Amino acid sequence: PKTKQWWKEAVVYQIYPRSFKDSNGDGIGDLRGIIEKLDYLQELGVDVVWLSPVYKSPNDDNGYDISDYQDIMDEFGTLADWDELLHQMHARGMKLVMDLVVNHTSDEHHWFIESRKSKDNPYRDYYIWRPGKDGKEPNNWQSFFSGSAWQYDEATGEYYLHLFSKKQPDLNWENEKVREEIFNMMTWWLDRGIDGFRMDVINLLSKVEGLPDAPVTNLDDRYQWGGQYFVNGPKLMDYLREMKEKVLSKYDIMTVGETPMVTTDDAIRFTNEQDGVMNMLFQFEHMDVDTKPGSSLGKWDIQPWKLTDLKKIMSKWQVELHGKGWNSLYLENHDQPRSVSRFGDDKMYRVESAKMLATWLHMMQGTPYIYQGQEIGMTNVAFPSIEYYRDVETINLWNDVVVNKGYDPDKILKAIHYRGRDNARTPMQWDATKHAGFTTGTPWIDVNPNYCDINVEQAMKDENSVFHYYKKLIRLRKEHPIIVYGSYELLLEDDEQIYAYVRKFNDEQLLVITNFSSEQPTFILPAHITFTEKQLLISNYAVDENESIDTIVLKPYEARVYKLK
Ligand code: ISL
Ligand code: CA
Repeated sequence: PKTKQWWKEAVVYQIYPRSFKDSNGDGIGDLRGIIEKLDYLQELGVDVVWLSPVYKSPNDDNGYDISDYQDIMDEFGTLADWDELLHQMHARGMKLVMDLVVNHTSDEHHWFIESRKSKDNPYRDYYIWRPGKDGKEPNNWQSFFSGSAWQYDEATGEYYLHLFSKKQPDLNWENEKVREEIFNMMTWWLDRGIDGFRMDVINLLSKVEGLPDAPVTNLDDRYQWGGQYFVNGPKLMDYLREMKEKVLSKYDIMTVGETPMVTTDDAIRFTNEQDGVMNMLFQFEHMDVDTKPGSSLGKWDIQPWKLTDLKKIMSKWQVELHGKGWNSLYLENHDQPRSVSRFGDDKMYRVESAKMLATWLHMMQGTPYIYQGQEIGMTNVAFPSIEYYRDVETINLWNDVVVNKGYDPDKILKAIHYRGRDNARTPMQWDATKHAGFTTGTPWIDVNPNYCDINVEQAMKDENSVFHYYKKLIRLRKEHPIIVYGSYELLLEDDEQIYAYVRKFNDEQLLVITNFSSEQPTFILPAHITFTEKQLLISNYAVDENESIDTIVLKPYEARVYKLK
């Protein structure tokens, strides 16, 4: 259970290609743009790049709606560009993990174009078709992106299931031909030399027989949350075991499942090294710490979060997976707002709090993920009106609740400012020139207006920048096995300002002290932590190395890591 694995020791960097770097002036990031920036990623020191989807797509959901799994999106380049990217990455000792989106395809995938033609088309059963019930949808399930999860199709007079947008029909995994096609496609990419997969909503593949109506929990809507009928469904493990046996087990790769709504027990089932089906996963509990439970608005009903709640969640995952499974560590991705705006202070203490959050996350057990721009402390954006937004989830929400149901537009715009996915999708801020050096043309989504202050060029020049701090954190992980393999113990359980914990490995201890507030709380070292030698590994303020750590008055958003013996 404590085996050494390269993917436990790695740091992953996520690229959202559309927003990373545009090489040809059309306003859309592309593969050549990524190639231009590989030296930058090497300088940062990351081992693995996870590329959000680059496959052919009509871009209803920016590539998470795939129309051809074995070709590259026109806007992003060609397969030859992709081969060059892989080659250039491998030449720099970096690995490439591709996004695997197989819960659904685009409605423009040729399987679906065939499938919708007639009830006896050979591809009909590749998707989930049902007749209506009493002139309405086959059941009351709600889509993740608002409205019904069913779309009526004229040609055959039936409905198809789409858990996400109506341009993302769900594949029918019960059909073994579908599984075979997907496994062949995965093998094709692996044989081209990729180093793993990030598996999009992989725990939604299996739907409960009969697709029953969901219980009515939201009186505000005709459509209801049906998660119990498709999250970790009855045949999920069969499908994933088959995938492992026929494909994954044949390669030395890493796999990370995106698995909303999993418990630690599920995570151990999925990731244990004896008979697990993936190396690690993304759980979402900490991403819900600021969501009002049971609200009809779901993730858009925001509540202030409490540090003690975050402690309970993170500590549970740290302790329960130790030696039994493996987790990913993340605070950001292309679906989440910027962490410095959410958990830190993106104004006065932006740099300090970005470093603090990085310390807090990177010193835990698990494989850390850095989302593009996080390493320079990029922040949320507050566009003045809905017209500026591009994300299908955000636009559908607006149409559903503001346009159709008459909610207060200001309130919803505020929620979008806090929570919208486009917070993470504004272009990467490379320098202080027009459009942040992202494009010479007009960007597909506006650049965050703070790019003159927050950008890569500035961060690389400034030795006290968030960027250089991340570089150091990544290096420390390579130098100290305790960061990867040590156990975890939470300190000061009830403190609402200080998050402190200890990692233990052989005769060493790692003491991590972080202040989540703009105040100056006093840290008191618990009496059971004893040592004879101490070494400061990293801190976000200047610290006198000889200072006693029995009692420390912490500065706003201060972070320190000591190695104790
Ligand atoms: O955005 C979300 C959370 O705040 C989720 O509801 C998200 O849609 C869910 O986690 C699934 O995400 C993945 O699949 C979607 C795609 O839109 C996301 O970008 C992707 O990460 C459908 O493919
Ligand atoms: Ca381009």
